[in-house]
Amino acid sequence: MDPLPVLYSFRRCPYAMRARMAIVREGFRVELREVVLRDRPPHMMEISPKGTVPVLLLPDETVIEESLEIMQHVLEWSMSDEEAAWVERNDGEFKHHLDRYKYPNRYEGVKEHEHRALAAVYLHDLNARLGQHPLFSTALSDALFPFVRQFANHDRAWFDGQPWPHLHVWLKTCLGSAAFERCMVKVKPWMDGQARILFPEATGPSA
Ligand SMILES: N[C@@H](CCC(=O)N[C@@H](CS)C(=O)NCC(=O)O)C(=O)O
Repeated sequence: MDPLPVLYSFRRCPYAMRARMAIVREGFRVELREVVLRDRPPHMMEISPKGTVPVLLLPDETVIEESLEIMQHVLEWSMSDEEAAWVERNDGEFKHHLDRYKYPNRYEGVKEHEHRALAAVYLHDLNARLGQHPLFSTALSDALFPFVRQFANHDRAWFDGQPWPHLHVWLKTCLGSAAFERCMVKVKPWMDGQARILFPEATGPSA
């Protein structure tokens, strides 16, 4: 058997989703290991003690344990200053408010509507940017949309009711793509010794 990179992943994690999107786009093949976060595999913890997914282990034993670095490695993507600024806003400001909007009980003194309004500042700007040309790269789009998807799914009626036409079309296009369908393949949690699961299922880049 050819040695393949190994990806420790969690299907619903937005960070893991962006890494899998890059893999699908590029037709890069990995062995997919689905992780249960409350029972992380010892091998994953050994190679990446910080314990977050995704983690990519290359055949030369290099470990890449940040989702953006996985994207950059797979896509040979060097981010422009504008791309880096969007990613920073997404992973910082937006993720902060998204977590408090989705899980207000996990944080002290949090009012979910305040965090929805603060997250909406970013979404408002994203909508405006998506209305401009040139549009942003597929790589940047894939880095951002899994987080916007989470936000939208929390209260779909509210999200759909906002005056964000470009954002709505963009998200719908991302979620309706063949690449996303392949990215979201369902597999059972990985167990040591099981037959390897190749990802993506069929070879070749996806639009
Ligand atoms: N900065 C990391 C963040 C990854 C992350 O936080 N992943 C979450 C799942 S969505 C995780 O593994 N959390 C660990 C836990 O919940 O114990 C990256 O970009 O890869």
